[in-house]
Amino acid sequence: MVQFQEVTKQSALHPKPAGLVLQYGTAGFRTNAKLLDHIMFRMGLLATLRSKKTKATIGVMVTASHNPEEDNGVKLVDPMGEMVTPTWEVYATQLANAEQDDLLASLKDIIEKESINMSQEANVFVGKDTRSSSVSLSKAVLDGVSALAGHNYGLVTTPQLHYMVCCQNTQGEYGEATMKGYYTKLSQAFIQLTKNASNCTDDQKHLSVDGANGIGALKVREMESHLKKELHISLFNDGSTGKLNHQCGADFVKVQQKPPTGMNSGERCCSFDGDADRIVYYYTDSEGRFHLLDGDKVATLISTFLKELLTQAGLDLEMAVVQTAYANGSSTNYLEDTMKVTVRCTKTGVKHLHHAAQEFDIGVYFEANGHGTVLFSKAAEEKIQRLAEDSSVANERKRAALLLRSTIPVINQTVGDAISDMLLIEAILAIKGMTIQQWDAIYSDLPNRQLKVKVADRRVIDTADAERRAVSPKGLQEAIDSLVRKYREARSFVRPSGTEDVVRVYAEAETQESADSLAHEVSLAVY
Ligand code: NG1
Ligand code: ZN
Repeated sequence: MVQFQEVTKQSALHPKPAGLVLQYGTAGFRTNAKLLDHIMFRMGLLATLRSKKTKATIGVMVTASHNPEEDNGVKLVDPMGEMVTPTWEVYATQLANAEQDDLLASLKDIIEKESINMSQEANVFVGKDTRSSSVSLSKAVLDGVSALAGHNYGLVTTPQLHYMVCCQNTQGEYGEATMKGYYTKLSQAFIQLTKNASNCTDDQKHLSVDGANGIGALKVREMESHLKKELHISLFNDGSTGKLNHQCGADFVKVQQKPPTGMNSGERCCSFDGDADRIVYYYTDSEGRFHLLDGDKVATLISTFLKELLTQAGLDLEMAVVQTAYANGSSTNYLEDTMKVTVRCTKTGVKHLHHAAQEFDIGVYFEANGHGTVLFSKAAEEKIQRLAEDSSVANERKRAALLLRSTIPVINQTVGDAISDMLLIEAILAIKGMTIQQWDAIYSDLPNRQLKVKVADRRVIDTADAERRAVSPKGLQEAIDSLVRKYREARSFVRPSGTEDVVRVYAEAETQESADSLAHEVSLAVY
């Protein structure tokens, strides 16, 4: 077939280094950019097949998020803007690792297994972050998509690409599949929502944003012009001088527990990561102490806001917060014991959280690192809409229903989105008249420590119970249990990373010293 001749011809321009094996992990493929050209080409091919199979638009995002500038990566976006389905992750790994001469056979194998009609049209949206390698790598993806009608969005944040894919596949029901459509939808909803914050002063409308020297910086500037001065943003690390994710960005702030270099963190601040799908907030108090408000605090703020509105509106909708094992124990306790909110724990990786959140009327999901969003079921959106339109309900109920209705379009429900989360958080703080200090004081984090351990083969560690228990190698969990018993309010677990060749160790305990020493002892047990 002509198509296959083209594949052979094009793939010779994107040869695979013999013997190189890469795995489609929690964030797609991610490694040094120099190793990725053939992967990009092949993901272009795979996205085209996925598009033919689903008869829908598929997304390909070229980014390595919070990794250093030298790295890059790629992930596929399914029709509703969600992460690609697990069977296709397996195909991605298969296709990526086929040696040059076996590529066609591997491709044909997928076509056969999935009974793909090759004459079906395909449509693929490609997006990239600001890394210098993203230019040629996204071209390699487009070579893979090749003769088929792909749409290159150029520079976008990861969540913007997810959003475009969803808009395209819902025939505009979710919004318009353009950048302007994205900015207009979110900004109008934000302006509508903040009308309910009547006492908000200009000072309270001020926020310092660390753009991680990446795509988020460019895009937050574009968004700001749509916000009609309802939010005043001071942008730091805008990419004009600094290096991507270097001494800045959400991952740096979360892991180092300190503000990005060159940023005055005396006021309310937030940091995006390199592809703007994560956000964390922070401030430094008058005694110079740094306070981090991570994904757990964000989830608490949002779910408290929503729960209060649901109660006021008298709406019987089931809301849950979805977390991972990395969620601070204090946040889980607060949500379950004080807020009486259902909490679910899933494996690390956004797709797992997203999936679990879909099981509820309203699912708020956040990883502690700041990646998350809120999902509303169709039925929940309809109930809220009906109540907001019902002229017979009393004032307080009506106000709550209207607020809920205005909240929905601020949120990018396809995936965690730093810009959308920022607008939602800012609106909630304004409506509640809450300072960042008051938000921080909702509960106090348990001291914790995360460590990385390099081992010969991290895959020997197998976990269960949402990665909270190690089932192999034998004896490891027992060793962790007995170390944990030495400390008060302690918890610890280990899991192999999906994005780096390391084992991650997490520990929390009553004091920082205890958390540090527990993490250290558990890392020794991992060897
Ligand atoms: P790994 O490397 O599997 O721990 C990291 C983050 C995840 C998620 C993915 C994808 C931690 C502990 N892990 O995964 O939360 O964001 O990257 O980007 O933060
Ligand atoms: Zn990211």
